[in-house]
Amino acid sequence: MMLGTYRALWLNDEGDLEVIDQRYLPFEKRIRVLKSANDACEAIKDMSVRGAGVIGNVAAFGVYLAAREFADDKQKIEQAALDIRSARPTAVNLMWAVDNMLEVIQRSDDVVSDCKAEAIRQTDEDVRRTQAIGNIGADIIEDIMTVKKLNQFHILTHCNAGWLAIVDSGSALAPIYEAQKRGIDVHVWVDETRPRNQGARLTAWELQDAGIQHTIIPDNTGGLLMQQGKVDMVITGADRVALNGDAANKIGTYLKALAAKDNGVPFYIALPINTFDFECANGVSDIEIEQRSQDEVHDMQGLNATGVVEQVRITPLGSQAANYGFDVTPARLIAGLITEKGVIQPNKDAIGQLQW
Ligand code: RUB
Repeated sequence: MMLGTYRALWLNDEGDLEVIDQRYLPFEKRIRVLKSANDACEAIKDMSVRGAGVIGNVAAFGVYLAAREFADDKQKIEQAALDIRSARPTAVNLMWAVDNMLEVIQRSDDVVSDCKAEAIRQTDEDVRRTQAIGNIGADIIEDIMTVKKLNQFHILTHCNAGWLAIVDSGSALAPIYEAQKRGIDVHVWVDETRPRNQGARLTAWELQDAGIQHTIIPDNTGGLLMQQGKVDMVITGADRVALNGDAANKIGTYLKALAAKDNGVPFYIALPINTFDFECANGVSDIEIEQRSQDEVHDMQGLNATGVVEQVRITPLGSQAANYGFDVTPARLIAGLITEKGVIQPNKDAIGQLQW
């Protein structure tokens, strides 16, 4: 069963989960089949799938795969769910998705079909969320264009928060897709997003596919462009937003927010409500930051002159590297949080009211 045309994941006729293996993009669109909870866990860990929303969806379907595997043994299913829950630490959507699956398991008499239904429900719910985020974000774009009397709109984004990251149209990219639908002349500055280059590889691939004008820039270019008046708005996604409005997103997001503040450029975070962590009072001090292998900094992958994908080392042998996956942008630098429930101010009072 294909869940949608433009999705990063779907169930096949055998009931296995198929995902676009994002490690091979933009050079190859390869599908990876996940048949077990362990497969789902590995795919999240090795970043075959990534992006907070899609990590959550794969986790939910991973619990369904566990239910299929261990049908009569709720304890084994729950253990597999907890393993998936700890596959990556920062994106709160992962914990949210697994916790909802655990609740379903506890009250279910038919875990396989109930888990499948819940995973599909969660994923379909993300589609509705991203559509709403797209509409609300595009309204902001139109407002800024009216105030500044612009004919063309330049947005800077960091990492990938498109349909590869959250079904169906992304968080940060959803307003851009909607702006294109409304006939707005939009151009996107795409941060390459070292070390894994999610911007250069994934966001650029998505935008090219959609026919949206874009320019890939090295990560340190944004400040200059903002000084030169070439950025009208910054939008990124988020992996976890605390009750006080501090937002964790891909490493480098914080520096873009600082440059935006210094240059009077509105800096927005786009996120579905399940990316809020209502238990986390202070994002800067309390959000766990994932540290990944230093090999991701030492090595780069790309097409060689003969068209073959190759991995090469770019740093001196023997040098140490640090690879922090995320940073936290303090609430004071954020103009607003674009959610499916409207634009929320990044503070405890406004965010607290969203709590379900
Ligand atoms: C992904 C990343 C994305 C957010 C977007 O990091 O930082 O900007 O996950 O969130 P990684 P959403 O590539 O390390 O997973 O999924 O809500 O669009």
